[in-house]
Amino acid sequence: MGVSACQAKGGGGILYFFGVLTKLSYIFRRKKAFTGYLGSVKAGEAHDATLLLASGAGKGSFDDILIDQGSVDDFLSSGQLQPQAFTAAASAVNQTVTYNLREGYDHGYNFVSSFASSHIEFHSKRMKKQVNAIRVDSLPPTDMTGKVIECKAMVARGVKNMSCETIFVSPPKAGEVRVKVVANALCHTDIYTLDGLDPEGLFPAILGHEAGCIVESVGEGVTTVKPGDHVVPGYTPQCNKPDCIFCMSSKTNLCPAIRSTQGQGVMPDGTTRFKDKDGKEIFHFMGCSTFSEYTVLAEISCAKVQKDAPLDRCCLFGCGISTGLGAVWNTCKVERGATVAVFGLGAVGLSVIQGAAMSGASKIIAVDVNQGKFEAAKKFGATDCVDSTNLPEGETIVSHIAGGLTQWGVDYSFDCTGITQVMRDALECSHRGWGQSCVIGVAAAGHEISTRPFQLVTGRKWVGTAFGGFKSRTDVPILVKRYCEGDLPIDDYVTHEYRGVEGTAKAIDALHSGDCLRAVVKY
Ligand code: NAD
Ligand code: AHE
Ligand code: ZN
Repeated sequence: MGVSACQAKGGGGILYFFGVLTKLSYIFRRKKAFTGYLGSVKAGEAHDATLLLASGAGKGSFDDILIDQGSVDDFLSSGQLQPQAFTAAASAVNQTVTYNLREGYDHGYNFVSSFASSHIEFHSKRMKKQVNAIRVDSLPPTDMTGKVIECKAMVARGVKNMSCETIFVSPPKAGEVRVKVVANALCHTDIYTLDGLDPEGLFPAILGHEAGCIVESVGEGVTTVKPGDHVVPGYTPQCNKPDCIFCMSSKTNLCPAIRSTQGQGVMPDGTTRFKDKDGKEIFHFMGCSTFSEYTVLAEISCAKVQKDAPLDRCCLFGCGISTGLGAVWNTCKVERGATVAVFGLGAVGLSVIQGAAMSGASKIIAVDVNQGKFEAAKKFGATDCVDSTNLPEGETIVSHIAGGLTQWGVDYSFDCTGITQVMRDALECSHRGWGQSCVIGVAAAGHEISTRPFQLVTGRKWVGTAFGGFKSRTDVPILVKRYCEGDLPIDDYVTHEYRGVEGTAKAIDALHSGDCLRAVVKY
């Protein structure tokens, strides 16, 4: 069974042996196929469209699923194809399905050639809709358009030295967008840079990169957002140019268009838009600098989100939570029934747990040095919690997981600490033969990972992720939509809330206290 499902584009379609647009392997139960391709019917369950749909996977992603089925298809009469089971599962979860039983068609080429074009049309309509959704025509001027804005920002002057100052924000240049920051959540990476651990860290700088913003004005040539639009800044931009081999590839989200200037703390033209009260330049950070009431972003860093989504929740999708979810869904593609270990239970680690639970992982082992994180971990779906500082006599965290909680190790492990020894432990507790360990944490300057090559020789894979592999401008709006539809609850991550940009200092204290997941500051 081939599939033309196109998740996140709004539609799904199924026409047997039509797999050219396949992104998700949605297939019906077929004893022969599952046994032949995967070894057993059980192994096929992770790919069983009916089971996946019933579990809630893909919920909200498809406005319709198109199925074509020949009425005299031998696989139908033998029970290997069960479209009726699929439509029943769809109906139970309120998923629209357009089911066409094609009279007189069997399982052959004639059937495919007769109905392939309707599937292509089905998908192209939805893709066009997505492209059009990011085009706008009118750009109404605002009061401060073209003028310098005076506002407040937290300026990091040096290591652990940040305070609220009056700053001046220049108007956006060509291809840039000036935004009012409405809400900002604090990510561990901001603290890491403030603490002087970031090899790219520069001072003075305005840090911050998890925000919900409203467009104030746009520079020349900007067409995809207009004043009044709500945007989430993306530290991983998406230029979407046809000659950007990264944007054009489904294998990565790492658009390099402005990465080098971003790392140098400047806008793509090599200059800054921030000045202090003495007229001295202040550096940008991660292309975002959202610890400021106003900031300037590259247009290609702006993910436009629906206006009815609260910006003090949208901000969470700007980094940590998207990263954790994406590490599971995009980078590792954790399958139903898999076993998972998560090291570090901040917002990133918990969103890994949430993503793994949503993917149907059978065992999710949550590891931290702070037992205070375990209650939240269980709430998000952890099945076992381990304090790695308090292990049974004679055990290491690796032997406790590989050999104790599991026989051979976990199918997938995730480092969400940034500590290189933990990264090694995460790799080494993954399954002999096929375990994958994903580095999410960001390590301090000079710290490097190591392991015995034997760990890789015996089948483990070390992988990593930036922003969970999500393409920021395409995917953040979808995550926000799923949140708004109740499909992706994230409110529990917000453990602390403060008012005013100067509240960022309290947010930092909160994150250091150990009982904070995300502290959101509303400006
Ligand atoms: P956080 O500070 O909120 O959480 C870190 C957690 O790790 C805490 O619960 C802490 O108790 C725990 N921890 C500390 N030492 C540990 C140890 N030895 N073993 C197990 N747990 C330990 O941080 P966060 O905001 O959730 O971010 C986590 C990491 O992910 C950071 O390194 C951050 O810089 C990084 N990050 C990376 C990306 C990316 O795209 N790759 C995106 C966001 C954040
Ligand atoms: N500046 C550091 C690298 C930091 C890093 O790896 N950042 C992550 C995002 S952390 C978000 O909280 C990332 O996505 N990196 C990809 C990139 O292009 O920066 C260093 O080591 O130089
Ligand atoms: Zn971050």
